[in-house]
Amino acid sequence: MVSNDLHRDIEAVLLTEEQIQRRIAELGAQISADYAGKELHLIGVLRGAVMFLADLMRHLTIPCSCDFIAIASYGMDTKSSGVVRILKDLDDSIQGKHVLIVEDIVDTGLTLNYILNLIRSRNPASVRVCALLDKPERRIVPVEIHYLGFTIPNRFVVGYGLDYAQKYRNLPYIGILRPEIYGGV
Ligand code: PRP
Ligand code: 7HP
Repeated sequence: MVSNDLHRDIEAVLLTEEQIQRRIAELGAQISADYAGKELHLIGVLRGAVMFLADLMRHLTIPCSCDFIAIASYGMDTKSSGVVRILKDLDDSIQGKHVLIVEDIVDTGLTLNYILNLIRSRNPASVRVCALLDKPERRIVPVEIHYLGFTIPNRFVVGYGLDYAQKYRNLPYIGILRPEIYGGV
């Protein structure tokens, strides 16, 4: 059962608020340098990437805009089948734009693979991916991550946008959730 004290449900802090913010500043500087002289269109994948996108954007020194997409799994089997559907499409056209997809975590890669195919079909000038976390042990579909915050072990993590049953997104750090909370091992 999820208790009211969110911190008590955390087995260990994997990444502190300071570590996260320092790395995001580095990513922002790198992205700003790589896109110097260009405009960048950020696409955040709802809902987990909201905090990461908001913090990353504040470290970009180039002109940029943002939009959001939300997708959901089809049926029971989606996480293994890779079949997903769009819950909220982009508001703006991306034709001719330099697009940066912003994700909180790449796990199996199925979500990102679907979004990349969708975005590429809409004729942007370029597409790259920026992900805060990568859990490579779980990968099913290979996906290229151009800008990565941290590689993490195969543990279920929450905080800084990441949830379990829609909770814990508001934790300022990323922590390993106690397995007894979600019935894992
Ligand atoms: C999470 C996360 C990624 C996706 C990664 O989203 O935000 O979008 O899973 O998993 P994958 O690489 O195995 O596809 P989720 O569907 O939990 O929605 P949320 O962002 O609203 O939490
Ligand atoms: C999705 C997801 N959401 C929260 N924590 C994790 O470790 C996750 N992996 N994939």
